Amino acid sequence: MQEKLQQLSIQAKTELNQIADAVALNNFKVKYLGKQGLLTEILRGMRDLPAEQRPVVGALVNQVRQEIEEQIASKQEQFDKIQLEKELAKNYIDITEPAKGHEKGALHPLSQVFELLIDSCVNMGFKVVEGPEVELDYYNFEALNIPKNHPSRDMQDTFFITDNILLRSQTSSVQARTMQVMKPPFKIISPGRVYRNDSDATHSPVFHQMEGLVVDENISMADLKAMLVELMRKTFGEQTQIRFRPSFFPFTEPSVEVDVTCPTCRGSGCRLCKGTGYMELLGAGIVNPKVLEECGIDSKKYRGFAFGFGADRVAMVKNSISDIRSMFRNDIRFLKQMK
Ligand code: FA5
Repeated sequence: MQEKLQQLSIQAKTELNQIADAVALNNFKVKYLGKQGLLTEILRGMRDLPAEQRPVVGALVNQVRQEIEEQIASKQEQFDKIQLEKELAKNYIDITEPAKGHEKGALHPLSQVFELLIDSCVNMGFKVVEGPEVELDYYNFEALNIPKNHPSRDMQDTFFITDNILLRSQTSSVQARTMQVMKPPFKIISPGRVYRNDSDATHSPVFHQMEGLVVDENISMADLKAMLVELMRKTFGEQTQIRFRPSFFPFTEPSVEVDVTCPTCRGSGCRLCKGTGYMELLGAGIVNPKVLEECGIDSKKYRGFAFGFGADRVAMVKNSISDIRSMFRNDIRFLKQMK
């Protein structure tokens, strides 16, 4: 029996050396140490041994079992190590690799323009007020000296919701609302979205204006001009050429339109500026006394000046954008250039 055990031990060692994976190792374990295993079988045979031999053979069986168990454990350790290395190689993380940077976002060109215009005006003492985009005909037109069926309504192609309710076509509606609730003197600006049935390279059906209104005693055209020149310089820099042209608005008298050098041709004349070299940015003027009276302000004591910027046009000029509509297409390749 001792000989049998020694042979089993040698056989086990030889077999173990040839084992190449964990499955084969498990089969080997069952073959030698399992309930029906070769070593267990020898143990069972001990019953037939004379009593004095049993402790000697018993000790030998235990020794062979221990050797086999140790060899299995060592082989298992090798396989575990190989498996771990494989896993690590598969999920390799190079902790020394520099991190990928996050792409920096930026404000939309229009938001940048609004921030700039609003900051400049607030620094000059203006207060920001807002008005509704769905507006009464009264505030958008009638209070501003534009009665129903008056031909000057054609200057703005308006989206009507009912006879008396419309999408505001100008932020001047906030002028009328403000004059009815604020006591002069005051200086307000009102940035916001406006709507007109208009669409080409310099006109969008949804666009943005910033209204300004100053009501005080002794206001003159000189105050309006000085304020606008200062605001234009802050917005476009000292070099920009600005042009004041006489114009007409029913709610201001006298009225002007203010142009700035064209973003595309820089003044030499092109299709965008219709050969003039300039782009129109805003309308302005001295508030018509009829409007002051309609809104409850004493026109003998107070005068006012008002202006209405096209904020999208300011963004066009600042960023040399040749089609206003490209600002609303949300094409990220275009917007990235405006950072
Ligand atoms: C007005 O809307 C007057 N409310 C401005 C005003 C305010 C005059 C206060 C006097 C006193 P106008 O229709 O010209 O005026 O528009 C003003 C500016 O808005 C234009 O100079 C232009 O820069 C811009 N604008 C007008 N229509 C569009 C459009 N469809 N798309 C983009 N910008 C436009």
